[in-house]
Amino acid sequence: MVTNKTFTMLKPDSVEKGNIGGIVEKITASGFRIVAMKLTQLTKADAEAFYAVHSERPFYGELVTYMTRGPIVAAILEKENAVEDFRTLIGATNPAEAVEGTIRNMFADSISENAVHGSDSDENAAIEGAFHFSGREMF
Ligand code: 3AN
Repeated sequence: MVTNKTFTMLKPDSVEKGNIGGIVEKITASGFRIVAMKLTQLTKADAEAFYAVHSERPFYGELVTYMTRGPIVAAILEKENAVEDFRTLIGATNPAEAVEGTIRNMFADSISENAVHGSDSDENAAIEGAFHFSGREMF
């Protein structure tokens, strides 16, 4: 089922560098409507579960430390074809390969600290959004 919704996190590096406003501006200017948004922080257990698919990878420990070291902005976004269009807007996982004008090209420093998360499927968007927001926080 296509929900036209996706889930994003502005990761700790984005918050630390004062890039919340710049990234949110880019997101809304690209036609996404904010359904839900908050500043929050992942626990170690949250991050381990969120990135369980990478648990055998050499960067897993570093990834969990990074994602839990400070607050993030969690948000649900709505737009036609949201998951795919948001992945296009954020750019490649490695910012060195991200197309000019994409969020990772503009705001990310490295593959390990790459500024934003975007859900990779409608199913995961729904799971990730429901993890962070109750029904009354979605508009
Ligand atoms: P994406 O975030 O583009 O969906 P994934 O799901 O492959 O990419 O990776 C999740 C996160 O793991 C990335 N956002 C990045 O922070 C980290 N990561 C992925 N690949 C590497 C790597 N080769 N070295 C270090 N960190 C990585």
